[in-house]
Amino acid sequence: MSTLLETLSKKIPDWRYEAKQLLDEKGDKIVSNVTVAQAYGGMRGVKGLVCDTSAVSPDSGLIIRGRPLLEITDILPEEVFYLLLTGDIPDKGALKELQSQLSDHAEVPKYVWDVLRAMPKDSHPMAMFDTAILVMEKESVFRKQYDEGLKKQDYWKAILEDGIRLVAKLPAVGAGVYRIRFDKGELISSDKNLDWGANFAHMLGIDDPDGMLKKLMRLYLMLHCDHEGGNVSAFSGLTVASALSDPYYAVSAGLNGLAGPLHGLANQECLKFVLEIENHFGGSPSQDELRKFVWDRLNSGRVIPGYGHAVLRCPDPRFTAFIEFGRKHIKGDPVFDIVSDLFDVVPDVLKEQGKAKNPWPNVDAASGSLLYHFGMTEFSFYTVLFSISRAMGMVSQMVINRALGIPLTRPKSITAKWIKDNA
Ligand code: CMX
Repeated sequence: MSTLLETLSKKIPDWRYEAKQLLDEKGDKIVSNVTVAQAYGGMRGVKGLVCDTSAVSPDSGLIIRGRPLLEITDILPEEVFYLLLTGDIPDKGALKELQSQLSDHAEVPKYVWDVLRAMPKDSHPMAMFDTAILVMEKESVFRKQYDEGLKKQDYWKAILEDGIRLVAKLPAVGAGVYRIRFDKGELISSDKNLDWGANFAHMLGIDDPDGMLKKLMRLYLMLHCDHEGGNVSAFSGLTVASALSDPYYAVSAGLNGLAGPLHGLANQECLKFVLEIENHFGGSPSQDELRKFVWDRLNSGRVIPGYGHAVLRCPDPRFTAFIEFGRKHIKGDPVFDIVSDLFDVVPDVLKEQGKAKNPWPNVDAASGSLLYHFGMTEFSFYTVLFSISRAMGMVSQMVINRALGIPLTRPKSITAKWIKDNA
């Protein structure tokens, strides 16, 4: 058994060699051209980044280090963190070692709670969560070692150390935000005997007599871990990290992007939408009623949350995993049934409308109904769960980028005049 640091120390020289070979052999080959429409269109489809932790295939969805998501939904979030970083699923010893590292660094400094308690009562949970990460910046090992003259080839080790310490604290920070923001009483201490995901469920303090919330949290925190390098949160976080800002700055920055309604906040918007439907019809509507409700929303100029995607052109396998969990464990739940019915109705409506390039559900379409069923009814909190998980992907990408010596992100912008004169 070797530790995460030892495993990466063995692999990184090979990855560096491979990157150098590719650059030597293919450095001048073209991977993408950019049209004016793409320059005005959020760079959609422009291939301009390398990310090896995961890839998103338009027609099958997330592939983590070569493994299609639906083949590995039973692994723990800690295992997926190890997989993202190294390309391997850890053996028992390596998993135990990572779990004990996470457990050793799980305690959150007291000043974080003071800051969170001082925030306005109506702060959004994401603003609280991202503030908590930023306020811990003074703990950064990378910043300290950089100030002392850390060598460039060792940057990744300090980023890894920061990343593990940060990821270790996120369940307690998230649970603390939940309990403070929604007046749930005292904070609940971590239980060292539980795995990372189950411990989070434990610290939330939601009644979980049969352990189903723990089961759901493991799945939730595994499924949201990464989605290649160009999505808003990963790209923002990596850009900030490329300036050698430490992971506290960079993860917080990326998660500020996840807090947008077109990105991670769609999970809160989605459940709000489903509850609106339930309220409006006093229960589950018929499919015809649902179709009309969806059309009315589109005609009023609003998007259908949980549907569409910038890259995917198929039902998101993360949605599939959640729907399967729901069908197995909570079939007959009225909110979950509306989510299922929406899946039968919305894609055809979006196809008929003809605007969305992808009419299929994304990760956010089903998750909220499961959380709601198991007692987490405060849906403005849902993006915090997404964030706890996504931090693992961001940290992994940052470690690899520093190991490969990827420089400062700095694409070139052009002016409208340049386009008129040159395009
Ligand atoms: N409902 C209604 N209209 C939609 C739509 C939806 N679910 N998805 C896309 N469209 C519309 C777009 O608003 C756009 O309209 P305009 O031309 O009037 O601006 C048009 O279809 C084309 O958009 P697109 O190229 O298909 O989609 P984008 O790549 O620009 O955006 C996304 C992708 C996810 C932002 C968009 O599909 C959307 O707004 N979905 C709803 C919000 C959501 O579920 N977000 C979560 C995504 C998962 C995540 O990243 O967390």
